[in-house]
Amino acid sequence: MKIDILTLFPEMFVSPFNASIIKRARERNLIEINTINIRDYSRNKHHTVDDTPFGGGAGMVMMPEPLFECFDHLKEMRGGQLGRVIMMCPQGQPFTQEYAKELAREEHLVLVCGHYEGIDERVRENLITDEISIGDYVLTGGELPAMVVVDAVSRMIPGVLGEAASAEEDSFYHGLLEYPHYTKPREYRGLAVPDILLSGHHENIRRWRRRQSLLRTLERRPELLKGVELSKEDKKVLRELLELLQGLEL
Ligand code: 4GY
Repeated sequence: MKIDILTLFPEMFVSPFNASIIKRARERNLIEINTINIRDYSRNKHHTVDDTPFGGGAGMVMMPEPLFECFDHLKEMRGGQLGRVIMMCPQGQPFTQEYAKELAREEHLVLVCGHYEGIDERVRENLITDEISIGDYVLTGGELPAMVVVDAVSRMIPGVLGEAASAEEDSFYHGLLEYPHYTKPREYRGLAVPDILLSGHHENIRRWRRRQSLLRTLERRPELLKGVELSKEDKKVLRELLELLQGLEL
């Protein structure tokens, strides 16, 4: 997958994309990330990219010209057409695991990172296909959200994670919160690993993990359970818990 990132701060992306799994994915040519400095497409003598808002008000707005020019050049570079063009903004569609999986099937993504008060509306109307929000808070720019999207999308591309990891992603744990993980030593400062994980009984371990996922989801994010396909066994776990709670007459 080719990913073009349009930003006023390309230096922000250097370290995050040169470490760990993303670095390896780039080295293996599974993803190609290209940052483009929007300022390079400003035609005025001070290379300005922002201006005061029409109608007044505080702050600066990113001008349309550098972005439109940047798009013209990018289109030429990419043989006449672009893939999905995504703007990172709090007004966008909520970014989810499902959204990440959908984008991971694309061959080309363009991410547009705004800064200051925002981008001239004509850019959104004419150049953008998708608007994504990574959460209900306001950041100083779209760069961190773009990194979040690249990371979440990249790990859904076949080959980016190890074989085993990807298999589990697509397993029945889907939509539930993860179960707790443990590694060696089996006891540390008097803190023990649950016996069942040391038992070697794979079916019991699978059941314990599934149960932990269900209980955690119920406790921390009950609204997620609505979107999950529950097995007979899952329903039994939840029914038993319900009966236990009813027995306590809470
Ligand atoms: N939240 N999710 C977000 C954000 C910063 C002004 C447009 C978010 O995606 N992006 O807070 N972005 C703003 C800053 C210009 C981007």
